[in-house]
Amino acid sequence: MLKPDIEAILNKQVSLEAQSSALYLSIGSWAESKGYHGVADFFYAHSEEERQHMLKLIKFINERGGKAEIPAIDKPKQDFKNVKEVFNLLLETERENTMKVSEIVHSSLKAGDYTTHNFVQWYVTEQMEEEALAQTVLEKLEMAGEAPGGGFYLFDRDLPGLKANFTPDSASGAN
Ligand code: OFO
Repeated sequence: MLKPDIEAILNKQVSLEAQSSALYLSIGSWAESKGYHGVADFFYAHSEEERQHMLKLIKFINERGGKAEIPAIDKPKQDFKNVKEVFNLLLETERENTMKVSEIVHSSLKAGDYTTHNFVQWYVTEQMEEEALAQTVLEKLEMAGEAPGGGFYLFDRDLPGLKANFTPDSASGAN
């Protein structure tokens, strides 16, 4: 049975995953409208992953005798300056999410809730991979440049493949 404070912090994470999913969906749509189809596919896939992360949490909370709360979602940012801005935003969002996951690790240990502590390890690994991916993409973008032409064309074309390599262990049931 989940303790109320653990249930609350897990529900906060449900909301965060939902918010991240909405932000990435918005970025994907922006990129598509600009003709950056690789960037769009990357963010659409990432949005879907975050939704799966949310669902995994919802199921865990309910299975452990808690009550998952389905959150309201704030309207995400709709317009972006350029592709560099959206990947910086990705990195910043993932760093914040990593901090929140660390807080769950800390709280579950403090509460002696080893089941939640064990469950949340998957998110720890996931966040590590997502931050590393965002950093790699930013480095590649730096090399390619954003001017229309060869470098950016290849960057955009290869981006969905980069995502596919990164996709976390499907055995975990949420990727
Ligand atoms: Fe949910 O994986 Fe990032 O935030």
